[in-house]
Amino acid sequence: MSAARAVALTVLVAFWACRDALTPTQPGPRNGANGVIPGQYIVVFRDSVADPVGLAQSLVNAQGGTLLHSYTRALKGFAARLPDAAVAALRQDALIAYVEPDREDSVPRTRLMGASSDLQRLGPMGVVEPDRAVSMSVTQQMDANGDPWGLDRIDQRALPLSGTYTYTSTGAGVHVYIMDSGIWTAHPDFEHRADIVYDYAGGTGQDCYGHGTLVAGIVGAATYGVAKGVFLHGVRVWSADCRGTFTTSDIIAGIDWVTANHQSPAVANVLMQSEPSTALATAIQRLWASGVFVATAAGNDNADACQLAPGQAPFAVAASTKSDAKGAFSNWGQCVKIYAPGELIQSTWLNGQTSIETGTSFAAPHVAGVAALYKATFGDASSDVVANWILNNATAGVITGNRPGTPNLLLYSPAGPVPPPPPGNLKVTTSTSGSNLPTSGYTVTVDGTTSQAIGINDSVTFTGLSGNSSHSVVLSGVPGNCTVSGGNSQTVTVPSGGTATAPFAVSCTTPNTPPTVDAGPNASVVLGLGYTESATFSDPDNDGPWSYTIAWGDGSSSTGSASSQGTIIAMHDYLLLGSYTITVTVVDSRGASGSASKVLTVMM
Ligand SMILES: [Ca+2]
Ligand SMILES: [Ca+2]
Repeated sequence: MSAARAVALTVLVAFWACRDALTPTQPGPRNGANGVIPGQYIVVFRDSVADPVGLAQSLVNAQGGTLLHSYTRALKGFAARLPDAAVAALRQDALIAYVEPDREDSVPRTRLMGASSDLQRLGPMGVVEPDRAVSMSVTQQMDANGDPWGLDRIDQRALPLSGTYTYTSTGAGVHVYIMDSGIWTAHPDFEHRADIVYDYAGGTGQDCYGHGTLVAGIVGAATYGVAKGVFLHGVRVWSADCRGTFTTSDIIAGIDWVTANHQSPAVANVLMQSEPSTALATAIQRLWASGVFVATAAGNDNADACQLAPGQAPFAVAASTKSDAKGAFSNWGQCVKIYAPGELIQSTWLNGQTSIETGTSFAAPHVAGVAALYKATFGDASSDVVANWILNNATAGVITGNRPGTPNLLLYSPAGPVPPPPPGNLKVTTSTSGSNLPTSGYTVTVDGTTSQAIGINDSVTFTGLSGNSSHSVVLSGVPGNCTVSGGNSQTVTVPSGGTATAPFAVSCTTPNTPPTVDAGPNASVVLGLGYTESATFSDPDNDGPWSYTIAWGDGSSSTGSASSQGTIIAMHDYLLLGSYTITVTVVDSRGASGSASKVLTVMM
């Protein structure tokens, strides 16, 4: 794996995803290829591939490349250094869905404030030691500067800040995977709850850059964290060189590992790159679908996140300031889900220190922390349920400077347990048109588990479905002569306390009975006289006009068409004595065919 690190970079992309500055600069000029690493690729197999590891190794060996990572769970595929000719060949391979260039990006080290050696502040900061097994209300006082202000902000609806953070859960028992630059796990504020589970470069996974340690602290450090009792698992996907560089293929390797190996209940915070990547987006979606809630930064370009990789992620988080303004640097747009504090955020740093940093990288872990509180309080749940709970609880309309189209929602962590939204109902309707309609109706199944019978022009209602959540609806039992408009599967969001409707429109046609052909009895003819074939055909559903072919058995044939059922007559001259099989084939206007044969003897 570490061979990847030997790649010489011509230009380092000025990269924004986690640019940590109070007034972040605009993204630097990317090189012409948007950070593309020459000769390095992400190859994604089709899902039908059974042995992605073996296939990756054999393909790379055959092409004379160097395998960097094999992917098995979040993707099936691999990353490798490959000759150009090999890439062209792989793109023609039926087992390969697509090939992407690998990219390198970096997080510039533009820290605002020097890390202060303020361990002495950790103890007497006013943290009431919580009882982590019992749901009770605990209140933390902020320090003299009001830090960490992000925690102060998310437990109240409106400004001014109260100077306290009150919580009823610590997230104990929840596993949070920090896919970042590693974690400096010995920091006392982690209270031995932090470990390293993966390092893309085969190293110790200990953070030597600071970014991941700061992010981990916002999720779960005792003083600086939202969820003060979680397990923090370091998944180092970048900056083994301590210089803040990373590649798409390494991030996917970390996501693949967590998808396969996470302990539940689980939450993840994933570093994001700028350039969109289908492979990265697919991997994050699979991680999300595996039950791991995934928070990602919206990015620091002051740009539409929908145009960039963060907008491809399921839960992109924008940054707000201490005065509830949109962070000037923060990305925006309809692909952003929520705001969270992301400017001048104090948290854990290397060597037991703390630092204060700015960027959407530090907004996202506030969300990851709240997701962990949900799972500790209500139990594990699908990522969509957790996402909807966070969005339902968010404080609406307080962010100033919000860009149109961006949800004006600020992260809120309820001081008391707020249960999941009330259930809702789903009404499924069918309408069936056309001919030869089914007589026995269909079956409708919700979320793959609950089924009801439904007529062809009917409705049924499913009650008690989780509210403000999406549900899958599948109509089955539709006969082959009918089609469902838009397909037989839908995804429908059920409102809390309300009813959603899923309509299915079915149209049917009469099945096509193929023509029946009668070529007549075997016959004989004298050489040189010419033979007249007289065949008959019928087609019960009268799908005219019909085309016909008569194969004379000597290599020649005659064709024609008929506008009505009945008799086909054609004449043929045979040149040699012998026995010939004549085959008459009739095709109706809807493509069904029938045929019949006879034997003709040509004699003296
Ligand atoms: Ca507060
Ligand atoms: Ca027919």
